[in-house]
Amino acid sequence: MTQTAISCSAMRGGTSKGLVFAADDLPGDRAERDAVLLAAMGSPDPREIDGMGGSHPLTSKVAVVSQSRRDNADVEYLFLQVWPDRAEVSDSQNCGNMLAAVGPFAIERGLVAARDGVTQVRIWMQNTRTLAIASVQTPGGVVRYDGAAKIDGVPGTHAPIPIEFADTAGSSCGALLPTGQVVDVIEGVQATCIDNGMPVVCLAASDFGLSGQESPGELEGSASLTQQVEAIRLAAGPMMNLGNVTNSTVPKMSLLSPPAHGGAVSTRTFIPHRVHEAIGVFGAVSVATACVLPGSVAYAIANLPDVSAGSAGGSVDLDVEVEHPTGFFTVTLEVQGHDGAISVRKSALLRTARLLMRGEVMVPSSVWSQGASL
Ligand code: NQM
Repeated sequence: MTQTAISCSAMRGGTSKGLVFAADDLPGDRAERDAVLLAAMGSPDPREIDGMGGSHPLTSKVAVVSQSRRDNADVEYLFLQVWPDRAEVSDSQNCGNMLAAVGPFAIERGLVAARDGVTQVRIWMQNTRTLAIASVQTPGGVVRYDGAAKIDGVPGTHAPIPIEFADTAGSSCGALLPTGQVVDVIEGVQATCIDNGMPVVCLAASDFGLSGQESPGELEGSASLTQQVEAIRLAAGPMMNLGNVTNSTVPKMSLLSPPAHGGAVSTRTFIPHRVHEAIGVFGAVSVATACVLPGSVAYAIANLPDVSAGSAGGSVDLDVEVEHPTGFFTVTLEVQGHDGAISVRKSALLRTARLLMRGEVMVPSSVWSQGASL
């Protein structure tokens, strides 16, 4: 069969994995692009056996990178979730894990010139129209992947990629608290609906008769729990300005419980139907923000100092250790407290990434006949 060869890299970004493309290497037409990506990943098929996808939402991801014309950015990043078991490609959410792969890819592909030492890459995230700044290790002007940084959920250690964000509040829902309330009662359960980079519904695990220490498999295996969580999610969608979320990957549903390992809060997060083995990047930023928000479901559970009274020096940097099924995710928040309320100005965190394969992915020419054919 004649196939079309498309240049791409397979990369791990944080605790996720997927294909990374330069935008110019994909079809310009959106429907054609999506057909190409489905074919490249082997979707729809729960095993994605005829493609590169990893048969789980966390390993069926695509990043599309292009040069930016914006004054404040070097490159643009479009995140696309390829559903493994449904013929659908969605841009409805961002992904801070695949984001970690964007800086190294941009440098490797010559979209950003490397410095000797560390190269800062300013990334405009098209899904949420917000900016990230990633610092990539580039000794001698070459991307370095090995190093001493450890992130939970990934074996071994790698080169650190610190990433900073500003102004992520309300980037998908229009407001940090899109319902206008710090707590809503949805389907009879108290919920804090928040968006600091990712729409998340924070719930108390105890309201579902759970300890919050259950494994992802145990949670996914409980039909009554998954139905109850989904009913809350479907009701929360329109309240969060997301419309009908039946077929959407947002909002994420995070079940919170007191920390069990010395952190600030423990999480189990439905994304939204599978339970994350860790927690998403912006998912963690949004949960961490809920933890410092007086009156929220998360605030009542988290073990953190109260910063809402404000401090003489203005804002404070607070490390929020978010526990998840495979360890910790540390989010540093720059929090400004004022008269019992707070605003989060910036957030920062550490990821790692690794180039796994560089080459060409093959799709049937019946799907797309341009590019190099074999
Ligand atoms: O929240 C999973 C992931 C993500 C998204 C998800 C992410 C984020 O771990 O920024 O990183 O919640 O869909 O890759």
